[in-house]
Formats: sequence, C-alpha cells, structure tokens
Amino acid sequence: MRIDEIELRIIDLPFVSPFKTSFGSQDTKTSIIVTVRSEGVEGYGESTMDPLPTYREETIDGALVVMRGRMVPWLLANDIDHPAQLLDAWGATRGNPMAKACVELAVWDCYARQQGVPLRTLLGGERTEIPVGASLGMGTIESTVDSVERHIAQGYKRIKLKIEPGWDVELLEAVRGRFPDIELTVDANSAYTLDDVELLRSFDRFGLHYIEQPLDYDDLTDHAVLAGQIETPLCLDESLTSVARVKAALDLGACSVVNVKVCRVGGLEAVRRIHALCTDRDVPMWCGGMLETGIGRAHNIHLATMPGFVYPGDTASASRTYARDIVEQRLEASNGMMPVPTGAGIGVTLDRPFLDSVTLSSEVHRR
Ligand code: OSB
Ligand code: MG
Repeated sequence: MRIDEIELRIIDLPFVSPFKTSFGSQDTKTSIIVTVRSEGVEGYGESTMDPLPTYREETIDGALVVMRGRMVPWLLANDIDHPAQLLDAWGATRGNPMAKACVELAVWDCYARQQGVPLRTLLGGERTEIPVGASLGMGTIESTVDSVERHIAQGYKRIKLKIEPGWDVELLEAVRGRFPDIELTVDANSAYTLDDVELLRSFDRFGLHYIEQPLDYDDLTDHAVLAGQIETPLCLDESLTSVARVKAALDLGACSVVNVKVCRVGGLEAVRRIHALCTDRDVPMWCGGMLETGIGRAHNIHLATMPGFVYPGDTASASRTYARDIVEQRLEASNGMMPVPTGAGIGVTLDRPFLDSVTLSSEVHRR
C-alpha cells in the first residue's frame, strides 16, 4: 500500500446543546479529520484530543506538530503491507496515542476500502448491529430524570450519568428511585480522590453496573486500593492510554471493566491487542465515545462489533449531539441497537459542501 496524499483538516461542529462533565462544558467539537489517498481510494480518520488538555494531555496544535513531523512524512516515504504494522513502526515516537491513532484509522479505512470489505471484517467483527447506551451530561435533577426517561423509552440499553462531588448521591437517589431496574453507570472523569472512599462506598446501594474513572486521570494504584474497598466494579477510561497500561491496570486490579477508546489507546492495532488481552482474562470491554462526528462514530461502531465488546457502548445516535453531521449516512440507533454502516471501509461518505462549511483550516501533504 502506497499513500500518495494526506490531508489534515480542522473542523468545528456545533453541538445541539452543551455537554457538561466534571472537567468542563463543551458546546462544539473541534477535531482533526485525516484523509489519506492511495491509488485513487480515500480513507478517513478523526481525532479526539481537545484544543486544550482537558480530558487527556494531548492538544490539537500539539498533535499537528507530531503528525507533520513524524507520521505524515513516514507514510509518504514508506510503503506498507497492512495497517497493523503502524503501531510498532511509530513506536519511536513516544506517547501521543491520539495523534497516531487518527492517522492510523484513516489508513485502516483506506485499506478496507481497497480490499472491498467492511472495516469490521478486518477486525473479526461479525455483528451487523451493536447495543448502545447513552451518556448524559450534567444538568438539573429534574432535567436528568426526564432525560433518563426519554432515553429508556427510546430503547437505550444503559444509562451513564456524569457525576462529581455534590452532584452524585441526590442525583442517584432520584434516578434509582424512578428507575430501579435499568442498567445504570456513573462517570466521574477523575473528580474524586481516595479521601472520598466512604462516599464512593455509599454508591454500592445503587446497584451500579460500574463506576467509571472516579480517581485521577493518570492513576492506576489508587484505583487498585479503591477497588478493594467497595463492592461496585471499577471501569477505567482516562488512565488506559496504551496496551501496556491496560495490562498494568488488570495486573494491579485497578479495574475489572475496560472502556476502550481507539484514539486514547493509540489506534486499532492497539485495540486488537487489548481485545486479545481482555478476552483471554474474561474482562468485559465496551466502546467509549468522545462525541465524535460521523467519521469517528463509524469507526467506533465497527470496532464495537468485536466479540469482546460485551457491554453497551457510548456510540449513541449522532442526532443526540449534532443537528447535521459531516457524513451523508445517518448514524442512528433504533431500540438501543446501532446498525453497522454497510459497504467497504467504515461505510460512510462525506457531505463535502457541509464539511467545507465547518472547516477552519486544511493542508495537504504529498509524496
Ligand atoms: O468520559 O466518556 C467520557 C465525552 C467527552 C469526553 C469524555 C467522555 C465523554 C462521554 C460522551 O461520556 C460519550 C459520547 O456520547 O460520545
Ligand atoms: Mg469516561
């Protein structure tokens, strides 16, 4: 496979409504859309780093520096047999999993399109639809209970509530009081510390499926301590930034559920290795989301077809987040099941006039 051209395009797409978490409130998605062109076929990838280091430490400007200096020139100078080679080929570039992943994703999509197969087929995914849940940003108790009711009525298979100190027990009492039997989880995005063990233990009575990333964004050891002191299973998100970090988390007992975000862990080959590790140890996985546009969302849907993704993921209907998407296909769940886009690669095509209208800048690098 010979890559002829790579386009790096920055877009900014407005949300239907702001999304509030313990680390801040967002009202648009700024991302890098990567297009690779190889022998007349295009493939697309989407980044998930923010403009500033709010969720993880990578930033859009920093990623552009790394892409222009490393992955882009490497791809324009080297032919490859398979996109699975890239993870190790780029190993000398340290860290920066999101910067690597969005380029790698574009190559995987292009490769699958050249082979004429859906991306999921290359990943061993046989399902043609996947169960999905909904992640609800912070609001008021009343608006959140209403939102849970609406999402359950729409068939979502699991509800995840964003929490932080002061926005937790009262909320959970209200939601659990109304919906005693739904599959319910919480995501703290690192808002607690080990000083909060008593409080976190008090969540045991709500029968949560798991608690996502209660402690520091880069921590493993405190989570391992916490796991020994509460009944509710722990799931890590922010802390899992590579295959090695996932292995360390499982070895330490820092989590018993794994949230996989392809960009956070460094790409699809990293996902395949994490999948092998987790299925080998019977650790349940699910596919996280970062409010992606149709490109990143389609990638997530394909990877969530892999057999180890046994819990409902965050890849909900695009229309919850965007009035209009940059892809022509509508990525919508029905009764909590998200159909996998059909066709080669990730199975979506760009709405080019709309994409151009939300583009802040773009640059093309050629062989
Ligand atoms: O922690 O999972 C998270 C969104 C942005 C950043 C981090 C997270 C999230 C979500 C939303 O929870 C998931 C989605 O709907 O894509
Ligand atoms: Mg999370």
